[in-house]
Amino acid sequence: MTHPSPQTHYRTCNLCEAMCGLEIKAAGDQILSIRGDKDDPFSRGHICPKATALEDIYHDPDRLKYPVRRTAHGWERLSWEEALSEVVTNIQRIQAAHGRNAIGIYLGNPNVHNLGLILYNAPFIRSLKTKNRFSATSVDQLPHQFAAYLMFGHQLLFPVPDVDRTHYFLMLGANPLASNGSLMTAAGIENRLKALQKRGGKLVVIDPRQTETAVLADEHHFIQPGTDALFLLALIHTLFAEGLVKPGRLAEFTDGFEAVEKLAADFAPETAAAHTGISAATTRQIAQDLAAAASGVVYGRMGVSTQKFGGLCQWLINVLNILTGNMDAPGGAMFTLPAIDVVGLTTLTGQTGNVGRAHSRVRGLPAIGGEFPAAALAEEILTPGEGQIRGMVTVAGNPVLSTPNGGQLDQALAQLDFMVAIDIYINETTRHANIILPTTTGLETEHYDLVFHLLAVRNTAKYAPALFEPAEGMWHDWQVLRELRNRLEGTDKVDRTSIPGKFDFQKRLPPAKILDLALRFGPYGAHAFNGRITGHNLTLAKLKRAPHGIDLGPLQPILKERLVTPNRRIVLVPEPLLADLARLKEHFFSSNGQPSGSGQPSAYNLRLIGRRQLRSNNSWMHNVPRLVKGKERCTLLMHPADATARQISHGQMVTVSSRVGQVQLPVEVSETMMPGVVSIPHGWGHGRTAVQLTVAQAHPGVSINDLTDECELDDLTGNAAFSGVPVAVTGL
Ligand SMILES: Nc1nc2c(c(=O)[nH]1)N[C@H]1C(S)=C(S)[C@@H](COP(=O)(O)OP(=O)(O)OC[C@H]3O[C@@H](n4cnc5c(=O)[nH]c(N)nc54)[C@H](O)[C@@H]3O)O[C@H]1N2
Ligand SMILES: Nc1nc2c(c(=O)[nH]1)N[C@H]1C(S)=C(S)[C@@H](COP(=O)(O)OP(=O)(O)OC[C@H]3O[C@@H](n4cnc5c(=O)[nH]c(N)nc54)[C@H](O)[C@@H]3O)O[C@H]1N2
Ligand code: SF4
Ligand SMILES: [Mo]
Repeated sequence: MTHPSPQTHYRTCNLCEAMCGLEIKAAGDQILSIRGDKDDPFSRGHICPKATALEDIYHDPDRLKYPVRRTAHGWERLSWEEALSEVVTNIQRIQAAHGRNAIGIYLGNPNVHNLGLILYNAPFIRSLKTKNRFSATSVDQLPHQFAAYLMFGHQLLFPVPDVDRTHYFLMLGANPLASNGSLMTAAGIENRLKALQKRGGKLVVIDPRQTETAVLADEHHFIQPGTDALFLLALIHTLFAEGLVKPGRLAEFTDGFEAVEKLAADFAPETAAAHTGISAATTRQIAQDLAAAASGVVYGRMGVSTQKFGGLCQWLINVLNILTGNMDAPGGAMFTLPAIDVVGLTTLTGQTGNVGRAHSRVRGLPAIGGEFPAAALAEEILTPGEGQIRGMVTVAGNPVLSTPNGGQLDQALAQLDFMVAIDIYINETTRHANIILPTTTGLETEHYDLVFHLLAVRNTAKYAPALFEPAEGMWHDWQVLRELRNRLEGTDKVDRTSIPGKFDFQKRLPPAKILDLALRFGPYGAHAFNGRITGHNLTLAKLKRAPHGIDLGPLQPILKERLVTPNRRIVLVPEPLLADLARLKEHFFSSNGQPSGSGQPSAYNLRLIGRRQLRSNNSWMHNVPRLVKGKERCTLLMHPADATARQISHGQMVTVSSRVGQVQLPVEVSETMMPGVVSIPHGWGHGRTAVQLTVAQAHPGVSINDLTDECELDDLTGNAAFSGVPVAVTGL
């Protein structure tokens, strides 16, 4: 037998947001090596231990290779025709009997990492004609989108920290050394942060845990979970009080400076310090250092987004960057101009975002960007009445492990009339499906990062064809979405319209053709009318000839042209955010000085936060042996003083309980925790019955979201408030 000769393939890792270039050597369907691609102009050879997992996922025997139906005797194989027609029949049956909104849909995180899903999701979702749409956005970055929409006019105008040029980096609620960066695509972030320090700059981390990133930082300050908005207001207060406000050129196109000064007047550093635990002197020093830096940036991620005042936090962070003249300036918070300009394209189609037009049936929570909070999904299934969700579609999501009070959702999904999951595994969520439609993933898919080029610290472009042909009979995600849509709309006929703007790209074209058009007409495209950027003449063919990717240069100040607010000016103080300050004051400054309305029994006297781990990716990569080997990682971190007070010792099993549930896991006593705060990593909890993940089940851990509370939200945005859940810990 002859062996196939080794081939070298270049692509981008699509597991997290960092966009690392990979060099993969393969012979036939065997992978010989996966290394960092040193010639990738963006990632310059960096990878993390998860990159090699792409091989394991490709070969994972638990990964589904054909559609399956759940029966009383286990899962049985179906043909695609049987599966698709059964799915469509059931969706239509439920909608005919109970109305369009009786079907709900939840989209998970890999939707933004998968080209086919990004391109074909929107028309598929429209074909379901339901307003019951949910996604991982509302357990993640929704507050960023909310603030961007109100201040800049488009929910995707994300300011990205210009880490490679900044001189002062104030980071709140992010741990890029574990997460590899988020809303800051910056492969090799550790080296970039070290380079900042080498050029004399400073990294300051604000976090209730001394994280891996905090260890690297020049300064780390503990903060009481959920109090960041007060700290940020105190920084703004100080800038005004000490005459440090210098917005520079931004003043020409920004409204609202006086209003900010006025609203910050109530938040002296001393007032904030009582709640945050960061002293007034430290707060003033940080404000002064930020203002004095040649360039500086304030950046906040998950830890400040998923808290009770997440919307306020992301707004105030933008305000700080504007007041110090660092917004849209090198070394500050900048905006990308990617080769496929998702912001420009969605502006053309009028999809800039929207806030609170509809409200959820049971709790009246606002829909933002056309979606309800994921925290409301279970109650919409469980509460009888007109508009109750009776059927669910999940696409690349595992909300049982990822949304607050996942235990309740677990029960709710079990009661559905029908559920279909488009997913690659039988996991905690998809085990409730009647039918699972499995798709190709990772190395079997072509890749262009539509989302993460938009969030990157440098403009680059890169395309990779699939490395492997799909296994016999496998479908791509986009093919499944397109077929379901055609059947739901009752037409698989090709739409012949040639009217620009009415052309149905997803119906008529495969992903690569859509990409090619978007590149050609994009800002660096061969057909670009925009004469500002010349010389690149991008087409898909040109990207194919540059397998390491193409560098399009450092980020440029472009906000003025990008703004899509009605008067093309920055709104420094949007009305809904200003109004939300009343809620903040009520919470922290009610008469007894205690958070008002909490009414928690005093037993819940610790505050729970999460954590990310380098060899993990949300809930779905624990079936990879090399990522779970070694000592138990799903542990409760606890400060020694808190352990001693409860007579708990290192390694001991404990019960952690909250209003909604309880879990048992071992304790790691550690001075890295702020006293009074404990931490459990998210994405574990594979011990549930009927999960079919052999390796993950042998390393199950417990789910932090069996403790987090679906009623603890940022009321303004509906985002889950994971940070600071009141819990009790007792030894077993
Ligand atoms: N307490 C707490 N909860 C959290 C967080 C936290 O920090 N703390 N983090 C939150 C955040 S930021 C996020 S983004 C969410 C994530 O929440 P989810 O998106 O709901 O969860 P994931 O674990 O990403 O699940 C991804 C699913 O997609 C499937 N999948 C993987 N690749 C593919 C593919 O190519 N195609 C298809 N069709 N399916 C695929 C996997 O099998 C898995 O079922 O969790 C959130 N939950
Ligand atoms: N290895 C790995 N990488 C990942 C993921 C993963 O699961 N594993 N998930 C990916 C996804 S979906 C995302 S969204 C990104 C997230 O990327 P990051 O935002 O960098 O994620 P975290 O590591 O969760 O960092 C949140 C930090 O906030 C801190 N924190 C908690 N509460 C508070 C608070 O009230 N105030 C402050 N100031 N800090 C607080 C936590 O201690 C933690 O260090 O990571 C992505 N990358
Ligand atoms: S950092 Fe993220 S993109 Fe880079 S190799 Fe690891 S998982 Fe892949
Ligand atoms: Mo996320």
